[in-house]
Amino acid sequence: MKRVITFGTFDVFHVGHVNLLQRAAACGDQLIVGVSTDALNFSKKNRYPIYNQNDRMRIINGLRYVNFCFEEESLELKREYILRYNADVLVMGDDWAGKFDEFKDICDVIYLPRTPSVSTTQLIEVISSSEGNG
Ligand code: C2G
Repeated sequence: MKRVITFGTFDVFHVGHVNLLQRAAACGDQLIVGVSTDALNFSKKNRYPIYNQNDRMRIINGLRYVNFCFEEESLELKREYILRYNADVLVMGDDWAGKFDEFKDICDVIYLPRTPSVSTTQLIEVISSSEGNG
């Protein structure tokens, strides 16, 4: 049984997130997802996600190739989460390439290519610029 772990905010869930999670699931037998909390996002970006953490967790939990998800409360706890959930593989999008190589002593670390041309930030910009235009 190979367990895969990944982390993310998954705000305004989009096809780039699906692609990442599906390919992460295909790296093993079980996929565990750490969903960053609203407080963690606020501390990092000085703004809250559009979707709150309960809704983001519900969306991730509803995906058939996700076996389990939990709240990621701190970026500094990755090693603890990997050990707590007995993960054999850590998968992240390649915007994080090289950033998690320090965990290669306890699991495989794989960076998957991001889906081009889609991001939560870009979606927020498109939606907010269309408001007020009619
Ligand atoms: N992603 C992707 N393609 C996109 C957009 C996102 O493959 N077009 C991937 C990211 O590389 C990441 C995952 O989807 O692996 C989740 O992306 P975000 O919600 O932006 O998560 P992030 O803020 O990178 O994670 O410990 C990490 C933190 O939880 C933050």
